[in-house]
Amino acid sequence: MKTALVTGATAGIGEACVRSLVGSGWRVIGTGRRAERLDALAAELGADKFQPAVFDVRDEAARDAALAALPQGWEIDLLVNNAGLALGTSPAQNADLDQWKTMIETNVTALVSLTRKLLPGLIARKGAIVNLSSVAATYPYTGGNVYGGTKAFVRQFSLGLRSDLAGTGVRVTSIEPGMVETEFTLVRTGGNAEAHDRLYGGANPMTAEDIAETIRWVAELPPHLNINTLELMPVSQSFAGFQVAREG
Ligand code: NDP
Ligand code: 8X3
Repeated sequence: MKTALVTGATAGIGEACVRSLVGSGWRVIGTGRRAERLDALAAELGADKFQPAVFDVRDEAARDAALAALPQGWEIDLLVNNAGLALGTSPAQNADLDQWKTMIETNVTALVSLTRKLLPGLIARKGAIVNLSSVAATYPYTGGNVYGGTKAFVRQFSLGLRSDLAGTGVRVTSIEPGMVETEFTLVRTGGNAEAHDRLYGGANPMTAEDIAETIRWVAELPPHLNINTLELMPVSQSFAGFQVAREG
């Protein structure tokens, strides 16, 4: 039985990804800080299918301890680097530097660190890596500044990994979704339910399950096939024009 590690399995895309992979016959290790949510998943799915690993992705010592405590034989074939967040919607000149640092530490530094740690095993097992980037990597928007920067990093890091891993059999994919209704906007706005409703209301956004199914599909493709990047949007979302600031 193949084993996946999904970071950020306590909510949204990560949680849906756990269900989708387990439903398709995978064993899954799910990570996150909210232990009670991982425990609920374990109770629902069974310890033979799901193992919780509780840690903050920015804490390498806690991460290593949690991974070392996993049962013997749960060697990882698929790494889904999903844990991540946006904080704030202010333009750069008004932004909170601590929020910027938290996004970089979570979306970039922790992702790179976990990937580096698991690479030898993934190479040995000819495994796969699926990284959660975003449309924000490619299309700038006001207030997206550092969040978009972190996701552009994830995209380019994924492509760079493909170069480095040539000949190893390891597959790497950057998944780049647009609007998905999850806890993302609540986290970004510090719990503003109105902002959540305003963004997703009437927009028929993508669901966490839409993205989870895409990740499962990518992971289960035949071993000779690599999806490099995959961009998705709800039909309701598309592109706006450039803005022009005029004098006078
Ligand atoms: P959610 O807020 O619903 O879920 C985020 C997950 O990340 C949670 O499980 C959370 O777990 C985990 N996480 C965040 N910070 C940490 C941390 N420091 N340590 C451990 N786990 C952490 O968001 P989504 O499901 O929407 O987001 C998942 C990924 O998809 C993110 O990388 C996001 O950038 C990306 N994405 C989202 C889009 C969207 O529109 N929703 C679109 C494009 C990309 P916990 O809080 O329990 O630790
Ligand atoms: C999340 C999608 O458009 O809010 O990555 O940046 S967006």
